[in-house]
Amino acid sequence: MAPIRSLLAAGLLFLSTANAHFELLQPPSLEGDKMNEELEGNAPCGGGVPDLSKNTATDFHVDGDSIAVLLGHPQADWLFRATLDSKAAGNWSELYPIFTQSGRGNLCQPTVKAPKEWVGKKGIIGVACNAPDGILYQCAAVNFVAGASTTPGSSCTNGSMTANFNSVPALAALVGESSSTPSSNPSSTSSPSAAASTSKSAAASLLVVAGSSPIGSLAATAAMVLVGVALL
Ligand SMILES: *[C@@H]1O[C@H](CO)[C@@H](O)[C@H](O)[C@H]1NC(C)=O
Ligand SMILES: *[C@@H]1O[C@H](CO)[C@@H](O)[C@H](O)[C@H]1NC(C)=O
Ligand SMILES: [Cu+2]
Repeated sequence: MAPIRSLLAAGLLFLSTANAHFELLQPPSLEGDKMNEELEGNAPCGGGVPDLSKNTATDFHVDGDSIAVLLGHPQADWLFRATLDSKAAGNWSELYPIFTQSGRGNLCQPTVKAPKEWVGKKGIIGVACNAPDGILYQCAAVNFVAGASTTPGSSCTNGSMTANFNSVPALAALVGESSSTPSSNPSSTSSPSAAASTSKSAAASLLVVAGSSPIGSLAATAAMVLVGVALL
């Protein structure tokens, strides 16, 4: 039994090192530089504690401002949402249509808008990431201000990735009941292939990661077996 156990242990070790989630770079995350990835699966803000009476807020322009993220997975779906609720307990509004990022690394959307009625109010911006290991969360406290941002900030960059609007029911469910999937894409760059099954592509990403493992085919096989077990 020992060889099997150590094989499984190697697989687990491999899976945990491959378990890079995501970072919210802009606006500054509630957790700052001390993000606890282990807590990132906790709704609504991962390890961040939303409380507008205590959180440090940065300005967010309602006519267009930046949300910048760093994705550690080869593929994931994004929801950018916000609420005026002091503890982020509910009443989330979608700020940007749900989309899928393909390719690890930086993504910044510099023209995210918020309702004009929110000018002068404080709120919480929430980013939810539908990743192969579940939905992950980060938040930022902001002051909604008038106008559009003219300075995207140094973290507002795109890596070599592609983004396509997509309909992702698990994320759409995280915004207020009045929310609906976007009836039309604001950009025509969306490709029909974006509609490919999310769970299928998630499994494929894991297999690609396992296949490129430097640990060797045994550990990779153990990882795949574990993934298979997890999917049952
Ligand atoms: C959501 O907004 C409604 C209407 O303003 C309010 O009555 C309700 O208490 C809010 N719920 C939360 C969780 O903030
Ligand atoms: C990054 O890519 C997205 C999707 O193509 C695009 O909408 C956005 O404007 C780009 N961001 C920057 C900073 O160029
Ligand atoms: Cu992850």
